[in-house]
Order: sequence, then structure tokens, then C-alpha cells
Amino acid sequence: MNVDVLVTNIGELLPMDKKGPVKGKAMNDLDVSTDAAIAIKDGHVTWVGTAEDAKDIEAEQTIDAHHKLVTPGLVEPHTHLVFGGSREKEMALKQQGVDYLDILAQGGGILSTVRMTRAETFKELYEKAEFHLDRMAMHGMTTVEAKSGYGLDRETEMKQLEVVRELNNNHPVDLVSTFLGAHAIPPEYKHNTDAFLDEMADMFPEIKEKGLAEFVDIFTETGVFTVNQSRTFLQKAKDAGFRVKLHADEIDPLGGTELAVEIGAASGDHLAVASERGIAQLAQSDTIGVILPGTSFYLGKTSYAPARQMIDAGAAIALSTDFNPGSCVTENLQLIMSIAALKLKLSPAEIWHAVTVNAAHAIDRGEQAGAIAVGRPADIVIWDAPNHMYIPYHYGVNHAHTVIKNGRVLYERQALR
Ligand code: IZC
Ligand code: ZN
Repeated sequence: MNVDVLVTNIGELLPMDKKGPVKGKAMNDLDVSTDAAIAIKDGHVTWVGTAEDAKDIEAEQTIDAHHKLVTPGLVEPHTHLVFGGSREKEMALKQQGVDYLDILAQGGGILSTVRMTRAETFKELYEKAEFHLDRMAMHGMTTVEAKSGYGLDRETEMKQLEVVRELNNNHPVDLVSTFLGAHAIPPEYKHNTDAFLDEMADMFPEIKEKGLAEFVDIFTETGVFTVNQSRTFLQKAKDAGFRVKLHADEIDPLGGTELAVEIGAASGDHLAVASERGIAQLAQSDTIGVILPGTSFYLGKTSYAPARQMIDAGAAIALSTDFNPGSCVTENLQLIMSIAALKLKLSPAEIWHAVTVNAAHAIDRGEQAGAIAVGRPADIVIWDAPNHMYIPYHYGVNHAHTVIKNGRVLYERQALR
């Protein structure tokens, strides 16, 4: 056999090659192979076997994994990748105990990012988003969802969506685009939120026609949009041919989890304060719970999403950074894996399902991303770790040693000399 790249001497391989989404107890069943090897041709995996059998394979490039952990590239199902400015000044307010939603109600928070995003050019936004995306790639993330939502007007929302499209065309990491025009209420519509939602919904046909987003999302929260407004808005999005998602039950328990299930959302995201009923419904549904515990950590919450209860009830869970300039400012999904272990009490096996196969399903990439299998794009990470339990255990740093995207080495850790 003649191949382009051979990754061999893999200590522990997690193929994650399962028919997903993986729900409930099955999230704890991890297939691990040892002394493995992977062959890649034309950007795709063509063979997976033992390091012993790999000795017969001729490869243009051989990568010795030195008996380390190898997994699929991480899939990041929820980011606010494109934004103007930054919000470090809000940290002092938060330290004084000013609440996230109060900052928003006073015209800060998301609305301050809206002002900065409206003021920046396409090029400025593009270069910043590219910088953050590069950093995600260095941390092993090879497929990333990206939301708009800092324009809240036609022109700036389009500018954000076009940045995502251009970046997806130029950057090796695959982006999946979501229209989050319903992210906050702009000051010009403060007393007329229904009219604002109508204006955002009026954009659906153009976004669809130009192929600028696959998903439509809404922030269902106190002081933002109600469950009823969200239902109407998301139904219009579905009618226009979009798949839908919601920011649901992040801060106040409004019943967003129930709405996510009712409307057939691909995912309900946050679910930090989901009700018992919501959890039971989620477990019975095809909707994936995207849990963002870095947000609970960053906002100083004392309680975290009931992810343990959701899995025990039979739900499929994914994990995400929620990378954004306000409520979780990190591109490092590995850190979130540690928070999931420490605060959500998820097992390493559950965590690995949540950042690969289930995350891929949350953004409709279940057939392309999140697994190492013959015929799939070769998105692979070699970690500076002896086994899969090590990543959540050793927290706050980057363990990615080599990141391969579509069969090409995208990042390799450099030694200091
Ligand atoms: O910019 O604060 N929760 N949206 C909903 C966010 C956090 C992002 C932000
Ligand atoms: Zn978010």
C-alpha cells in the first residue's frame, strides 16, 4: 500500500467511530485501541490498523506518535468567533458583583461589542477572527461553529456572516455558520422587540440564498427574548429552510430547554438551569445538549449545568468553549474538558464523546467530523499525553503536539532551544 501520510506508534487511539449522537450510558463506553497506526491518502483516512501491520505500508511522510494519545480533531460546536473590540473593562464591574444581565441592561455587555463590531471594517474583523481561529487550531480544534450576533442590523450581521464565509474559504479549519441576529435588543428597538425580530427574520431569504448560514440561533433569556418570541422566530427560520439552535436556560430558567425539544432544534445550548421536565424531554429527543461550563466558571456561578443528570437520564451531551468576548474568553476547549470533569463530574469517556462525535452532530457534521475512520477527512490530533484521561486531568495548558487537518500537518509544537 502506498499512502501520503502514515501516523504510527500510537500509544492510545480513540477512533470515536460510532453511529451518533451517542446518548446516556453509551457515552461512557469508549473504544480504545493500543499500538495503532493510521494511513492517509488525498486528505482522507484510508486505513486504520496496528503499528505492526503498518510496517508494510509505504508512505511519503511517516509521523511517529511516540506512543502518545491520538484522537480525532476536536469539534467546537458553539462560538462567537467574529467580534469587534474586547471587554476587559467589564471584569472590574463583575468583581464588584454587577450581574452579567445588569451590565447588558445598562447598554454594556453584548451591546458594547455591538458598537465595536459596527465600527470595525471587514478586514479588521476578519484578521481578528483569523487570529482566534488559528489559536483554536493550535489547541486541536479542526471544525468550529461560528455565530453572528454583534451587528443587530442588516449591514453588520451580513458583514459578520461574510467574514465567516471568507475565513471558511481561506482557513484549513472548517467553519459552520450560524445566524444569531436575535442575540440582544439594539437600543433603536428597545421598546419594540417584535419589530426587531421581524427585521432579523426578513434577512432569512437573503442569507439562505447566499448560503451564508446553516443555522439560526436566538438568545432566549430574561431581558432579551421570551420563549414565545423565540418559538415564533425559530419557526420562521425553519420555514425558510434553516436548522435551528437556541441559547436556552443559561441564566434564568425560562423553559428554553423544553422549547429546544419542542421545535426540534439541532441543539439546546447552555441549559445551565434546565428544569427537571426539560431534562426528561431532552433525554427522549434528538436534540443535543451543548454544555458550556466555562461560562458558569467565568460568570462566577456557584452551580453548573446538570449535565450529569442529563446523561444519567439518557441525553446526548456535547461540550463547547462558548468563545466570546464577554462570558467565556478562551479558545481552549481542553480547559473546558477539565472544568467538565471537575464541576460537571463527567468521566473522561463522556468528555471525549462530548468534544468529538456528539459535538459534530450538534452542528450536523456527524458524517464528516469527530471520528477517525476509513473514508473520513483525516482530522487528527497527536497529544503530549500518555492516555485519554490525562487531558482533563492536567488543566489550563495546551497539550496538542501535532494537529492534522485534511491530512496535512497544520500545527506542530516547537521545542525551545
Ligand atoms: O458577548 O456576552 N451569552 N451571549 C449570550 C453571550 C453570552 C456573548 C456575549
Ligand atoms: Zn453563546
